Amino acid sequence: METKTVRTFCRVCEPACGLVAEVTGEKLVRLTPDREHPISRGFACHKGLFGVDIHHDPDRVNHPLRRNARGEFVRVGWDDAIGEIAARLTDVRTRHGPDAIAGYLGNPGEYNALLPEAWYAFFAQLGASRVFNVNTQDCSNKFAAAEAVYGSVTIQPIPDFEHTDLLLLLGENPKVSQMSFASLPDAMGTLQRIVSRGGRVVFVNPRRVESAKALGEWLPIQPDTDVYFLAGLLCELERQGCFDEAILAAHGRHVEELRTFVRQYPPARVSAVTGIPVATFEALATAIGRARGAAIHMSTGVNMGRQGTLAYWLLQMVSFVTGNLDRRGGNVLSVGYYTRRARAGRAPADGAQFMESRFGQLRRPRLPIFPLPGNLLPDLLADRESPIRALIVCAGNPLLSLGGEERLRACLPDLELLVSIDLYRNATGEYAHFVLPATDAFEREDINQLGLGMQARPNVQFTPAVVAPQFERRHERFILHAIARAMGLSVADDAPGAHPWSKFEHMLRSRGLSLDELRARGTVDLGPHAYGRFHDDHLQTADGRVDCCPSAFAAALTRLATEFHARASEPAGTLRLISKREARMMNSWYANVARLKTRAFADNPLHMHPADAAARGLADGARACIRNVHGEIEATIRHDADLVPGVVAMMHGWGQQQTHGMHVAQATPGVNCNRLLPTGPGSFDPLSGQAHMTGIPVEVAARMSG
Ligand SMILES: Nc1nc2c(c(=O)[nH]1)N[C@H]1C(S)=C(S)[C@@H](COP(=O)(O)OP(=O)(O)OC[C@H]3O[C@@H](n4cnc5c(=O)[nH]c(N)nc54)[C@H](O)[C@@H]3O)O[C@H]1N2
Ligand SMILES: Nc1nc2c(c(=O)[nH]1)N[C@H]1C(S)=C(S)[C@@H](COP(=O)(O)OP(=O)(O)OC[C@H]3O[C@@H](n4cnc5c(=O)[nH]c(N)nc54)[C@H](O)[C@@H]3O)O[C@H]1N2
Ligand code: SF4
Ligand SMILES: [Mo]
Repeated sequence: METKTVRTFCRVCEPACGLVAEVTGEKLVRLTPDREHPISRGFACHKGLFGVDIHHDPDRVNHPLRRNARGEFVRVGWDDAIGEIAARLTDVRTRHGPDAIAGYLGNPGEYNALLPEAWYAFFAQLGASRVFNVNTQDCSNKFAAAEAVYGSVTIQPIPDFEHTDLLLLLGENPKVSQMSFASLPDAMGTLQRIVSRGGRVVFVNPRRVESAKALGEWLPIQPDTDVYFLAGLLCELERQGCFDEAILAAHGRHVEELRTFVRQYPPARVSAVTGIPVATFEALATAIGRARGAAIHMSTGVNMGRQGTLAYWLLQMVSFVTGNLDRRGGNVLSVGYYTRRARAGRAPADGAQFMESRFGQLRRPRLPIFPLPGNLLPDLLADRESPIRALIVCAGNPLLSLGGEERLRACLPDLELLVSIDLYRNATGEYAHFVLPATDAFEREDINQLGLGMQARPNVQFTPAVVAPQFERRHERFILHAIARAMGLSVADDAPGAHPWSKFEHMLRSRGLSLDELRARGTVDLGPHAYGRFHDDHLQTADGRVDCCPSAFAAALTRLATEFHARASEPAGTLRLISKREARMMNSWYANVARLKTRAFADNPLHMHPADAAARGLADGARACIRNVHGEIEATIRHDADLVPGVVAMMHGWGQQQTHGMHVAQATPGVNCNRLLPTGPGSFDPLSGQAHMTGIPVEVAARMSG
């Protein structure tokens, strides 16, 4: 049989590494890194390469499934599935109104260029506003802070990796996770070049992570205290005269308010809470002041704290006030294939972005960027006044990826309709009335869209479908449109002259490109960053200045002060839980890849400092009970001297005991640490909706036998 190769790219995480797919006949047989790819140059991690296992996994959902009265999933035809789903949605909408229908779009949905547009259009057509997505588990704090400081959610400056002398990385572990909100293939290779040319890379983290062991320096910090660290650093930078007064005068607003704020958190005051010595603040400020270009970046470890929005604001301030924003070697705005000057529009007027609700203050939903907080999903499912009665989950697994598993398990069975559009019958899908088979990345055309505006080297690439959709798998856009048509809703793609790629055609035109050209060229390298254009061309605030102390944060600053007092007076010995990603897992969905689930990776133990373990009589390998006010789990203890004492760490996305549709995952189930996370009102950052998922107080004790 004839073997051909197709150049494509990975859609698992942000760098979108180039892959070469080997296709024999109509079968995808192998994926290898694309050595000729102009951006990734032969880099790919094993998650990308094991995409072939996902493609052929015998547990993939290949036909529409319907759950019968006995709870068994049986195969149905597409027409029957679509017809019945449309009828039930119509019925729910007629009886209870559009807000009885809700949606949840998971993380892989964002790596699928034609999906999100169809998804949000579907709910807009329905008139349904309760649409959730993973932003509030991942990054909505960054959107909220960027909008307040720079006037647009899309302004997310990234480190100028190739020129920086000093790079501070807070709450991220690129060796394992390849970075987020900074898209670069082979992140570790890039960081190594910084060190090799005599620069410094500093990992601010409660764990001496794999990345810090491989290169650079580790600056240990107490979980969920980064906002105080950044305030202390700014205070010290000002004291040392590192504020660039000319830049502040030319481009800053509310500068005095910023100074007043940071002076309340001098290093001497925040040192105990953060665990960072005063001398370290001093040395770091001096180093930033002296660097020709200093850059700073943070990721999920800080996003998921209680103060993710404020932390990201202060992180931007470290860059801006020291003159490192838009400077060579500092932080730069990556202009991708859409110049997006007007893309997101300006920020709403102060105050208009928030609303009072029965669940306390919320950010007013503005899709797709600001959905309702995922942590309110169980509350809205079980709501007395106006419950969600039909839920469509696409490319997501909220049962395991959010806090509140037990609350979700209690209310999912009450839904009149649950539809899961996925590759697998995942843990959430077990409760579905219908599981609909989606195509995977190798069965669809695509453009890399997620990294737009955050790429270390701006580029755009197109991939054809490597193989035709196998079995009865269908693209999500096709599925959503079929349901919409069956409900009598209009579908944009049906309009005369409409084309699924028209949005991208429009975006590409802003860089003088077209889809045809992209199809022919595969990947287009958009060239290096242009420095010095930020304030004139990109900043979106109404007065054209960077807001150094947004008034929308006033109430949050008061809460910050209260929480600081609480934290500072906390009894010694409180254990705090953080998350720990692993190279072999991708959130919850690589759980079924047998070749990655070897014996050493068949479980997700609780990592604990040996001293903390000894204090509790817990040997390495012992079983322990971990509990707090939110829940209780049992896990195996793994001694780990790389943790700051008092910190325990566990990988999320496990706890697959009841995932009957994924046999490897079920045989190696692990434990869902998210049972220990807060859920419901008060469990998220009111500025952004971002869930509070790190630095969670827990107690750990030996498991009582019997
Ligand atoms: N192999 C693999 N790769 C992945 C994923 C995966 O599941 N597996 N997931 C992908 C996704 S969806 C995302 S969003 C990205 C995420 O990419 P990253 O944000 O880099 O994710 P993590 O590796 O979890 O790193 C978070 C780090 O924060 C630290 N941390 C925890 N709490 C705190 C704190 O309070 N303060 C500070 N300073 N640090 C803290 C943790 O020790 C951890 O090292 O990774 C992507 N890549
Ligand atoms: N404690 C803790 N919890 C966390 C995190 C953490 O660090 N700590 N990280 C959070 C983060 S950053 C994220 S992004 C969320 C992720 O939260 P979710 O997106 O809810 O969960 P995933 O496990 O990524 O599930 C993705 C699902 O999409 C399916 N899928 C994969 N590809 C496709 C596709 O092409 N089409 C369709 N239709 N389906 C597909 C997979 O089979 C899987 O079932 O989890 C969050 N939860
Ligand atoms: S780093 Fe991310 S994009 Fe690159 S191959 Fe691995 S999973 Fe795919
Ligand atoms: Mo994520």
